[in-house]
Amino acid sequence: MTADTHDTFAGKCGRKRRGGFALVVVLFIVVMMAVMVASFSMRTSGSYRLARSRAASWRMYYAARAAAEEAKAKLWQQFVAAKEAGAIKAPPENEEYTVGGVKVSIVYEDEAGKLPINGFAAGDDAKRKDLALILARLFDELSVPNSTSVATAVRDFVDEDGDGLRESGAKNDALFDICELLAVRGLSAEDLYGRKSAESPTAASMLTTWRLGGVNLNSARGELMKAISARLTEGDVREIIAARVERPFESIDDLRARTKITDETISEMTAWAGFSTDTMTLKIEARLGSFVRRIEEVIWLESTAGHTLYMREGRQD
Ligand SMILES: [Ca+2]
Repeated sequence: MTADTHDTFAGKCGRKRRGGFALVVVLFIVVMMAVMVASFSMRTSGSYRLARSRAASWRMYYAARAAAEEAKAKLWQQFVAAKEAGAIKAPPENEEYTVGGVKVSIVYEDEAGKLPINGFAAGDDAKRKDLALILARLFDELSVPNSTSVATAVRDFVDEDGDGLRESGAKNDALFDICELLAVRGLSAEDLYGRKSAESPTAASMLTTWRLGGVNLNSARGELMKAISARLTEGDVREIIAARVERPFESIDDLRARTKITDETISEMTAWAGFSTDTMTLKIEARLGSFVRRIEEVIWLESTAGHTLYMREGRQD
C-alpha cells in the first residue's frame, strides 16, 4: 500500500517532470527554428543586396566601356574625315545621356590645348627659357605664390641637367604624370590642384605630359592664352573664344583676319600657337544611384587610326 502510494506518487510526479521537459524542448526547438529562419532570411536579403549591387556594377561597367568605345570611334571617324583638311581642330562637344537607367557622361579634354611641360626635357635652351616664362605667367594668372621661382624650380625638376640651383630630388627627365610636380620644392598641392571650394581652373588642368609642340588656341583656356602672350588682353581672349565657337581657327593668319588682336601680340603668340589636336583625354563616368564607374583614356590620333596611350578605370560604391 505504502509502496503503491509511493509508486503512484512517484509515477504522477515523473509524468509531471516529463511534461515540463517536453515543453522546454518544444520551446527550445521553436526558438531555434525562429533563429534559423531569421538568419536565413537575413542571409538571403544580404545575398540579394550583394547580387543587386554586382548587377548594378556590371551594368555600369558595360555602359562606361560602351561609351568609351563609342567616343573613340567618333574621334577616329572625325580624324579620318579631317585628314584631308589637315587635322582635327578641336575636340567634340561633351556628352551626357541615360542608357538602361545608367547616367553616362563623356568629357573630351584636349591635351593639345595645354602647356607641354615635358618641353623642359627636350628642345633648345631658348625654347626652354621661353617655356619657363610662359609657365611663370600661367602661375601668376592662377595666383600661385612666387610664380617665377616656382616656374624655375619646375624647369630644374624636369630638365636633364642636375646642376640647377633649386634641385632637390629632381627627376631630370620627362614626366609621366602631372602629379609628379608635387615633388617640386615651392609648389604645393593647392597650387597644382586648386582649393577644394574654388570653382577656378587649376594649374594641373592646363599642363600636359602627353605631347610637345604648340598650344591649340581652339581649345586652350583664357589663362593659358594670356600666359603665351603677355600682351594679350582680357578683351582679346573673349574675342578668340567667341570666334572659335563659330568656327575653329585654321592658322595664325586666320587668327589675324578674324580678330582685332594687334600685330605685336600676334607675332608674340606665333611660336607657341597651335590650331589642331592629335591627343585627347576621354573621361567617362557611368552613374547608377550612388554607384559610380569611371574610365579615363588618353588617345593619340596619328596616321593609321588611334592608339590608347594610357588608360585607367575605377569604381566607387
Ligand atoms: Ca634638372
